[in-house]
Amino acid sequence: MAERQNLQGRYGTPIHRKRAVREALDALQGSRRAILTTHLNADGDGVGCQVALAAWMRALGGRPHIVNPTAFPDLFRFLLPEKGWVLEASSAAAREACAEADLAVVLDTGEMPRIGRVKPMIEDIRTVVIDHHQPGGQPIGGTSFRDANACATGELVYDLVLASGGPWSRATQDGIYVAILTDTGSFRFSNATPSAHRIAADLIADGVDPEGLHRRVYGAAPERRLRLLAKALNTLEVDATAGVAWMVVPHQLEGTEPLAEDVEGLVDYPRSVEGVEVGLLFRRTANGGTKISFRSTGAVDVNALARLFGGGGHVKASGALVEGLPADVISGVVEATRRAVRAAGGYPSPHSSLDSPQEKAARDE
Ligand SMILES: [Mn+2]
Repeated sequence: MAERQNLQGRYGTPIHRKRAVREALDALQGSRRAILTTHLNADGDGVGCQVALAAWMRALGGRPHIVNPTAFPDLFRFLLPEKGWVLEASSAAAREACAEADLAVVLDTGEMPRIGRVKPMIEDIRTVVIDHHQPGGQPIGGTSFRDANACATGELVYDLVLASGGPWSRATQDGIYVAILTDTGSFRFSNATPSAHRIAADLIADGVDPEGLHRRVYGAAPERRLRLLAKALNTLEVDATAGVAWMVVPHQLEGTEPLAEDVEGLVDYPRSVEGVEVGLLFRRTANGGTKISFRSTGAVDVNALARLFGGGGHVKASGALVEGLPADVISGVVEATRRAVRAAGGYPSPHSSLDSPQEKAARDE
């Protein structure tokens, strides 16, 4: 790793976070056998943080394992220096690791229902929660290192490793980079803050390969993902006057359930329609319910909207799980969304496009 001689312009942990960093660090550094977990249908932030922390804890002499409520996504397996770091939650090895664990680290969620079947496996273990979501109604206890201002949980993991002085292995650096890359939508959402860019810049200066990682994450889609996208786009409905658009994930594609990693990002398509303030994606779950994803341009607080349906998340990106098949819930959710757009100041709002007129003109050239 390059030596850090020029500190000017580099990322620094915000002052208000330093105490929480210290408390979390104390717990993590004392651990030898940690269980690292994240939310159902792990994303790049959740697993990027897991790999980053696991590599760092192993370099410090620990033997942490990754145990998730749903499968570790194939898309992100390339981040793992050793496949054996991940234990399947229903395996004897995972049960044994949990029985022997001295710490549980919950990443990228702080809510009990979001860790699914891992909850009973870690409930007797001392816990650290590291998360950047708004707190919800069923918080996981223990040491809390949470900041909704962080661009990704990866930013908070960066704070921890930074405060400990490393070691900065390739796996730790790549994991944090992928966490921030994916949670900021490739540095294009409003959470692509100066901190997100500074951390990315520091990681690149230290040897992270942005082109290579971007290609691994976004440039190697299996054919089935594009076939799923094609079928999902066929379901697109746009209510231009209300500023709402929605899609349904086809629940069967050649007889198999679509993978969470293939569904990831689909909700951006209804949101991307001109004049649309809120994009919705409906997906049937295995137990016959519906997962709803909400994406907003920012005019509508979709965290508040998702809460109407027992969910939550961020102001611009949230989700909810409801009972009933998509066909039965769509009209009610769309109607609530229309009302939320109206309440937020009518439609179309001045924010109806991501681009300013100048940006749009520049792009159209
Ligand atoms: Mn996240």
